[in-house]
Amino acid sequence: MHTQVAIVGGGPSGLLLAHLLHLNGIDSVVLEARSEEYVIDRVRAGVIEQGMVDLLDAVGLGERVKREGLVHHGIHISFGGVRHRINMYELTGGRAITVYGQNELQKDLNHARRETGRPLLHEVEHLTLHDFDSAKPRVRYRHNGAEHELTCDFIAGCDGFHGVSRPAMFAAAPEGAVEHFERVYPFGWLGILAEAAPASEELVYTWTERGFSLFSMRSPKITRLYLQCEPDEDIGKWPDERIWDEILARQTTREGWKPNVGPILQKGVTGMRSYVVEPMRFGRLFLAGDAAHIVPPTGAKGLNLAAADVYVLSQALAAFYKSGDSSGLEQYSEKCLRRVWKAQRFSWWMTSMLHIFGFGDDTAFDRRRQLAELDYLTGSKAAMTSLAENYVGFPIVE
Ligand code: RFL
Ligand code: PHB
Repeated sequence: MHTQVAIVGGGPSGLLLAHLLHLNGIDSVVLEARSEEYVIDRVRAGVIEQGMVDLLDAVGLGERVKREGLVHHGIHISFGGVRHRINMYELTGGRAITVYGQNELQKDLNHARRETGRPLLHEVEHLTLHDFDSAKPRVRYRHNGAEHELTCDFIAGCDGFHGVSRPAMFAAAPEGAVEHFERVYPFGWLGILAEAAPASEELVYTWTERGFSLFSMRSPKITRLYLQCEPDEDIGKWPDERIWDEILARQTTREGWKPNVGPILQKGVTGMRSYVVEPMRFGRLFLAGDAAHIVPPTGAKGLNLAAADVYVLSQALAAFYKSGDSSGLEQYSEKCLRRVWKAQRFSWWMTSMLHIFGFGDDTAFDRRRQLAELDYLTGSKAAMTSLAENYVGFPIVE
């Protein structure tokens, strides 16, 4: 079997890329390790930047996100028991974010792929990448009990942080040709989905001495909440009652605002990490999305970076197939990394400002410093503008 672009991974990066290539008349095969239900149901992102909504709309995928997504013009930053609203819409000349579950987006992307009639295989096993340093890359995998080999012009590694593409790139590249940059944080997030109407129309990021907490939502009936916890927190030690006690202890404001309580539908713990691989390309293998970089979720950037990567890649491939122009492919990594590092900086900054890095006396200075920073942020138009501009994100289609 032969295709133009073999896409490893059928998450948001892989399927959005597949769609963008399809619109440019480029053929692809999407190979996904998990079942369709698993990919749709797993708990993930919620915040979509203005630029990503604009992109989805421009490529015919915006109908449901525009109808069902919750458009937010601001966010709240809470500390000392007081919430401070940052009006992002006003500060950025009318830009906003949209809260739309990644699960919903995944459904839209799967649907769009099916409509094209082009191949999307689920539950592929033992996938390996070969010869991507030559003009004839190959992908081998097992599907429905049989071994397959797919030859292609390019491989797009869209298989997330734990995929096989990035390790394959490191293994094939000469010593030192591919580098990575990493920061692991000494905490994680315990996240829950609750059947409760959101008590605030907008997100609330809360700093407390007990640790960070985030109020978010998925729909007018579902609240999404997070608590800073140990990186290897045992979820078994968190019965529902303890979770609610801790959320309310951290989020209740002096004037009495607090999240609504309801049955917990899902709970889980995520680690926090910043990671970038450079370059994002080796030979004919291109990494995109979480396969190339991870941000801590505090800035809500991961999904948006994935969309920006695959947009750049689709444009570069379109130019290559149209006129043989490979300059876009040459510039892919550099172009993506400029945005990636800005998002890394922003996510690191939000994370550093809002989380408690240690509870002992030796960290008392840092907590005072954080409070001063939060006080400055919420009192200065310049500081709020900087947050707003980064949070709503930079345009993807220029
Ligand atoms: P994904 O979503 O991990 O998809 C990769 C796909 O590749 C498959 N795969 C393989 N397929 C074939 N062969 C193999 N060997 C394979 N190995 C893996 C996997 O099964 C999977 O289907 O990466 P992608 O597509 O790059 O998308 C990235 C986003 O999912 C991620 O950045 C966001 O979810 C991050 N994120 C957030 N991003 C935002 O923009 N806004 C948010 O509000 C936000 N909140 C979050 C988040 C991520 C979270 N977690 C759980 C990591 C909140 C959380 C809690
Ligand atoms: C979410 O709704 O899951 C969410 C929102 C904002 C973040 C991270 C996650 O910064």
